[in-house]
Amino acid sequence: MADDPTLFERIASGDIPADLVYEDDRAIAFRDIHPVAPTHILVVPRKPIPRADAIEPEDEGLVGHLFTVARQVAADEGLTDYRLVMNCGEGAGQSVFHLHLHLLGGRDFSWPPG
Ligand code: DGP
Repeated sequence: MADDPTLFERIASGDIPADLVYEDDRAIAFRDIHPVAPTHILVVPRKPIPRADAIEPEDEGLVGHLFTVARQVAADEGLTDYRLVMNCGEGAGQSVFHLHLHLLGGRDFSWPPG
């Protein structure tokens, strides 16, 4: 039996509404429901890879594409400086187990992160 669709698959299919800012045949990008910066967008592959440590060699092109999409979306948002974050595992803050890049911008960020 097929696994239940992930939350982000349901957003990609239109089953759950979201503020979509980009889509193509491999990825979508939409605004985070709980923004932690003036711009907070999630860049998500349509393929439901659960987490960063489940990325396989065959996914390398797809994962690279996420960064190309992030660059495009950042430009569309007028951002020159921004942060890209991928949490891997609950202990690192991951709550949705469908791979995604957080694109954060519109304010300054400290380093190291808290
Ligand atoms: P992470 O904690 O790294 O797994 O990030 C998951 C993000 O997903 C979190 O910042 C909140 C966001 N999120 C959760 N549910 C929804 C939703 O239904 N819609 C949108 N747009 N974002 C969501």
